[in-house]
Amino acid sequence: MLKTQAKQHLNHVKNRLTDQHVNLAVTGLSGSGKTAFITSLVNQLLHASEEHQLPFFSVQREGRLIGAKIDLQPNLNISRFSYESGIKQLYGEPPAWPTPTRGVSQVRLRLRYRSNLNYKKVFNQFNTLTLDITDYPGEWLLDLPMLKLSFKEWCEQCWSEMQSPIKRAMADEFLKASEGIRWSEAIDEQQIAKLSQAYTKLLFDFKESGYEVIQPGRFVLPGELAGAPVLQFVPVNPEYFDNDKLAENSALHIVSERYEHYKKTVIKPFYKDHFRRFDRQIVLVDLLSALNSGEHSFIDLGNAVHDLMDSFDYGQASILKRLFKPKIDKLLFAASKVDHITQEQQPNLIQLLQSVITQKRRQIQFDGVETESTALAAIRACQFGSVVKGQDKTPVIKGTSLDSESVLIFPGDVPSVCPDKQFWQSQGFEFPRLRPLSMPKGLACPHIRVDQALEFLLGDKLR
Ligand SMILES: Nc1nc2c(ncn2[C@@H]2O[C@H](COP(=O)(O)OP(=O)(O)OP(=O)(O)O)[C@@H](O)[C@H]2O)c(=O)[nH]1
Ligand SMILES: [Mg+2]
Repeated sequence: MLKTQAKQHLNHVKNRLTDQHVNLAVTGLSGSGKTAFITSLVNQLLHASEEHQLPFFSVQREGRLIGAKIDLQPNLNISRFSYESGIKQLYGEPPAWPTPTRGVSQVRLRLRYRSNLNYKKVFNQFNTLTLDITDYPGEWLLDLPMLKLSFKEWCEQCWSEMQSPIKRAMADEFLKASEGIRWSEAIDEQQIAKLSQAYTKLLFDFKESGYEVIQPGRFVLPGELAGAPVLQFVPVNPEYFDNDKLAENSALHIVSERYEHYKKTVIKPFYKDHFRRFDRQIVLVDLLSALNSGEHSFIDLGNAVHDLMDSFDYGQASILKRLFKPKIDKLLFAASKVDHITQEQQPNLIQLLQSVITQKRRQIQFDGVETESTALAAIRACQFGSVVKGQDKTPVIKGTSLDSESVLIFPGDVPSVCPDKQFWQSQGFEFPRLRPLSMPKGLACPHIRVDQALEFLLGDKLR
């Protein structure tokens, strides 16, 4: 009996020394490519022991990866990430992108590998890395910065943003409806519902025209909260906040209460359940779509990326502290969808990304976090080619539009620093949505630099 217990205990100690666990945060705004990246990452890892698509992933290159499998999910109350249906779409005829994310889901992978460290070899022949990844809609992520803002501060922020010429022109209808409300007097449910509908429509218009910061995120993607009063509030002109003694049933009091309720019952639980236990992070930034949409979109993207990074814990935590509160110690910034630009433009895209994140990156590095920046394509939609005209050879990309038309374009020059006025005036960037490349079934999906991302994020854990 004692012998068995001692053996069990020894096994437990051995496993703690040799087995690793990583909780990976795949972060990015809506449409930045999170779901495509997770699908590709799972796909690459599942194929890694048989194929040689990951030359920069050392555990694979050195032939030490024995295999990977999707494991039982740790949290029984969260949907499983629908990897299989994503793959079915990607390998379908015609191939299609995985369905946009509507809620939170999770996937757990287990990787078996041979260590190249002597102390691990002594304990175990094989070692295990458990990798947990959560997928969620990018829209919900941008609510996190609201946790720091009182209702008044949030209104001031929304109101000042609505003064920009582009937003002001779109906001006319909502502003008129809002001015029709007597904020210090009573209001009925119908009025609030109508006003919040007008605000939701405005948020959809902002999104459509390329804005990234859409708050509150659940207004455009309500999930199971569609129609609930917690999603019925709007920002109010800060001028109305002068009156300190607001009646309990006043319109301003009611929307302010609902804002606080939204923070407490929607944002906080989301944050607590999904954003506090990461140890590695990749931040996907879709600079190409922002370049395509215009200056307002590009500026908004930069601000949004900075804001959302405040929601994570960075820095080295001691081993003891890590057991209770892990901190992110490696962070990869990645410009996504790099297959959309010609090869010689790729260094520019990485530099542009660096110029957007430079301030935040410095701050995070100061906290002891190892950071890197890259440009990747989780799943390729384009191939590189060239068009020869006389003496001139122009690099181009080739793909297929979502309507099955062949596309052959030079998408334009990518600026290597935040673009100036002239760039926006000439707007020489073309970024059509293309469908994924057709892929032979049974082979891993084609990518650009996913192996380098894997090496940076997991390489040291697989030694
Ligand atoms: N060319 C190319 N397009 C990509 C790639 N990854 C994503 N896309 C495009 O971007 C779209 C959005 O990608 P998703 O992975 O759904 O983005 P997401 O970040 O999960 O978006 P939300 O779930 O809405 O937050 C896809 O439907 C594709 O059109 C890529 O590697 N290459
Ligand atoms: Mg998604």
